[in-house]
Amino acid sequence: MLAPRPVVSAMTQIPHRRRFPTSQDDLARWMNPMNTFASRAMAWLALGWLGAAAPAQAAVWTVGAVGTGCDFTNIQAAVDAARTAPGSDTIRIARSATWTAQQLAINDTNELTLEGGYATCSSPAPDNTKTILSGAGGDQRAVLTIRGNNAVYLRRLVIRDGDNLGDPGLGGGIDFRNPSVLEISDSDIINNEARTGGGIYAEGTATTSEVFVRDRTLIGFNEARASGGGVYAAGLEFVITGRDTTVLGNEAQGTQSGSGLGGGVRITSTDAFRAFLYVSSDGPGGLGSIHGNTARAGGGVAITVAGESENDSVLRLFSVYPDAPAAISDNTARALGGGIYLQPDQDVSGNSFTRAELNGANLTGNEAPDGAAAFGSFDPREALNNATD
Ligand SMILES: [Ca+2]
Ligand SMILES: [Ca+2]
Repeated sequence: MLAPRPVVSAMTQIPHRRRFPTSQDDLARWMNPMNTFASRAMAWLALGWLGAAAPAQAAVWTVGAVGTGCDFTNIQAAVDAARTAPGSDTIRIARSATWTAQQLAINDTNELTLEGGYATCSSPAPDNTKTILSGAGGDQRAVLTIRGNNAVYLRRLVIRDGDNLGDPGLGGGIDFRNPSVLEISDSDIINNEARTGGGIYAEGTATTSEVFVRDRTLIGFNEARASGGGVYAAGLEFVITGRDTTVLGNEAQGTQSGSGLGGGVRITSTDAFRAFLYVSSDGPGGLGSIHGNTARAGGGVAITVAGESENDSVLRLFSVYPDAPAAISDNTARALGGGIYLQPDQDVSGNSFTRAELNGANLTGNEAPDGAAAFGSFDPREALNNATD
């Protein structure tokens, strides 16, 4: 079941860092990799010209029920085969089997795409029904643990019921620590639990670490015992720009003293890297980008820094869809900052700042005892916690 995948498509999937976009056209240019594709294509052609080994052919592997003609009947086995096979790989996960107790470990050096939406391994094309990967059962782990040094693309998947409640318990649905790119589209990250980062824990291991949440994706109804109900993003760029995409109904409980930051998202720098959270999604039906989440501080978003570092944390909320602006709406904090909570660190041993930049976006309907829309803390006595929980 080998099928070639165009090298061009694999190459154009690689996003690139650009300046902050201020309009839809800008965003298109910002996200459009063709600007640098030409240079990459030239580099590739030059390699070929010089007689270097051509990239290995990309492979498509199928995973599904026993006895139905699939390449694999176990997703981890397919992931391991992709790691061994040179070049990029795509794993199609069919709905012909029930995928529970999933705790998949990805540790590759080439691009890997996991895609659902196939009824069986012989389905010629995907449909609109996602494939469910459930973490219920098995160990207390994330459904997907992503290390290695490779871009990972997730398509048409439901990642749910992850139960990463042990120690350290980072990431219920996805635990991403990798110097490359994770890109998610047409997927749901729902009903996961972790100590930190209920839906997704993403930590930069290089300045190139980046997570893109693209179109039609829901990060919803996840719970963090400590901080980052939907997402905990540390020391990387986390980009939520997809159409009909939202971070909805997540909770950072804060069951221990000082935690409970960021019901939707907690963005924080690390000792090594700055952190950026870009948000422009409209949400389905214009619901808003970050909607109806709950925390102790920062019901929608908490922006914090690594104490004693010089690394800032920045939220950029901006609209690109004229009919549906980006919004942080109807979130609740039990203490501080219903929509947004900011906590810099300024003392003798470090100066790291937090910033929220809103450009044509809405901050509406949020609630908290102090700072219903936003609360900026400059008083260490108010600081809830700088630690990584
Ligand atoms: Ca491979
Ligand atoms: Ca589990």
